[in-house]
Amino acid sequence: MKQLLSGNEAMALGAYHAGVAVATAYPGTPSTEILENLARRDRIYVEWSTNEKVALEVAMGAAYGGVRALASMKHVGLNVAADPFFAVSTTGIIGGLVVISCDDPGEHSSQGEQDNRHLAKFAKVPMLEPTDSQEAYDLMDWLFKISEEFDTPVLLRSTTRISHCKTVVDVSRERKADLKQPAFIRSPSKYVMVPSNARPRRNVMEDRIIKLRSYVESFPMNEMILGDRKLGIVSSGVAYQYAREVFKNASFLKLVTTYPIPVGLVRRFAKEVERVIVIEELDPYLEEALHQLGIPATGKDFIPIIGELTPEIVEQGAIKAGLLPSPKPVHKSAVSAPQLPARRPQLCAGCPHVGTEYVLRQLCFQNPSSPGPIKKGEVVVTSDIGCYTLGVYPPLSALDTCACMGASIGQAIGLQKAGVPNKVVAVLGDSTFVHSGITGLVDAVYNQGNITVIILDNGTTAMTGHQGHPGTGISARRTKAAVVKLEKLVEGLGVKNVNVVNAFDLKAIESTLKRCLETEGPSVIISRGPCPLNVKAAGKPFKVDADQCTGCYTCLDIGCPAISLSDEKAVIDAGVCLGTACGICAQVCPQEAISEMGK
Ligand SMILES: Cc1ncc(C[n+]2csc(CCOP(=O)(O)OP(=O)(O)O)c2C)c(N)n1
Repeated sequence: MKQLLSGNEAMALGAYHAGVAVATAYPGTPSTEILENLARRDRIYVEWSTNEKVALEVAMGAAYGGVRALASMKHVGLNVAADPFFAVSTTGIIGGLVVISCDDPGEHSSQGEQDNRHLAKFAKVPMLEPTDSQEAYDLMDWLFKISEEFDTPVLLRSTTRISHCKTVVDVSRERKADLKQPAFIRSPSKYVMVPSNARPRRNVMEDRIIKLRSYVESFPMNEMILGDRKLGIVSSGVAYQYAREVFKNASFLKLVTTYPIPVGLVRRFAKEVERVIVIEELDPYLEEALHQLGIPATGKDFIPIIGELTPEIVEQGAIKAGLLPSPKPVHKSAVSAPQLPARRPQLCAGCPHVGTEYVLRQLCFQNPSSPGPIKKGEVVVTSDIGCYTLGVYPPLSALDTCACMGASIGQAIGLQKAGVPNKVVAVLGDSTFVHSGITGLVDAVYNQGNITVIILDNGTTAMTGHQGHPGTGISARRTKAAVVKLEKLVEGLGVKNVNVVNAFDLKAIESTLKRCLETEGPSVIISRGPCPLNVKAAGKPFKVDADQCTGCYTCLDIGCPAISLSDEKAVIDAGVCLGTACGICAQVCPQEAISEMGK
């Protein structure tokens, strides 16, 4: 049966057909749909885990229990899960364990760009990379088999284009009726990594890589395609598709097993062709591997090391390097993008984060858009990652930092302990708080950080598409789940000054924040209001009384997409406005010109 599937859909279906019994993930683009697709299936346990580290630990436990398990995450998620990733490489497993890392070249939706192929080599975990959805589907069965045969976790590395592009997949398998029975086999020398047990496991790991090196030599999805022998191109992943498109007649070596690479096959290919080049996205990972073999390959001298590749970029590089004869581009994108006006990302109409960020800007910044030394009386606002990070843009301009998930609280403590004379506020979302904010807050309690933490609780993981998390009471299957109450959790951690405010009540936010900034020791404000995309019925929309509006534009300072200008007066788009469910514009208007429609 043929189906049009994205890479993520294909991975999910492939894993399901391969008999995966436990699947875990923490959401993150471009990986999220893998678990979302698995959550639609029966006879499988799925969960949104608290974070990627927990996701991998749960999957690792399941694989210790003898069943097939999978943990999926975005590239930076594997940084969070690096500790168990290295640990499970040491212990091995019994059931198959597949880890999926979806990298994001070009940082379409990420705080950083990194090439996770290095992490496979670093952790000594075999890695395979599909070049389309068919391979993504087919590979899943192989990955579990490799994992079980070699007693190792296996990394499937995808990238945004592989994960999100749809190609035709011949769905050849079905889920087996007789899945492996869970059973834990006691083996302290394998699973209890005290130094005396861990040292012998190092030998096991090295032996395993030696065996894998010979296994990958005959792996059927690696492919040598001999065309014109003047140019031989080594490639993997989506870059392989671009290279095939641009170099019509060259010879190709497509590598699906990219750690370890099939050394013999690569050497044979290099002998078949006059010149070897490597076309790969991000780092010269394969190119350096070829150099180590003494093969004088080139690639990164004409293919960029930064950002996502496209067929055009590969073609331009090849022309520049004299590999393609014509200086005229031979490849043209089928669809050229229309020239649209630039638009900054912004928070939605009715977003509960707006009010808190507006108050923060008013209270904390004297001149929000001027970089430079911070003034006396201003407050440093460390931020985290979520929809609220968009508050860095004007008109809100309310944030000073954003590095990686959970960092806001630690950064705030660091700034304060370093002796920066200004007050420091840390801002993070509810999902981010549970993901990796809790330990930072424990640090603030333990070390008496004189900081205020604002948890923007919109009851969901909004930025990645509304997944549940432990604070929401919604499971990965969107059924009812247990709720971890954030205020109870925060109190339990030892914070004495805990405040819950209505995220749409500007006065309450302001007075609470002022109070917290004046008190010693850590304080927490939970600013609570639902994500507008979860609000079933919007309230009555608001309107502007044109006679009362003086055109002062104060309402534009909240950056609500429902408000615009007409004849120098504010107007509200009633179709976009969330109305009485929000009402922030009415609170900021100094002329009291904004009110509920019909009043
Ligand atoms: C390590 C890591 N994992 C996952 C992500 C993807 N991601 C970005 S923000 C975010 C959470 C957003 O939820 P929340 O903190 O509740 O804020 P909201 O978007 O709801 O405002 C996630 C999962 C990431 N950037 N880094």
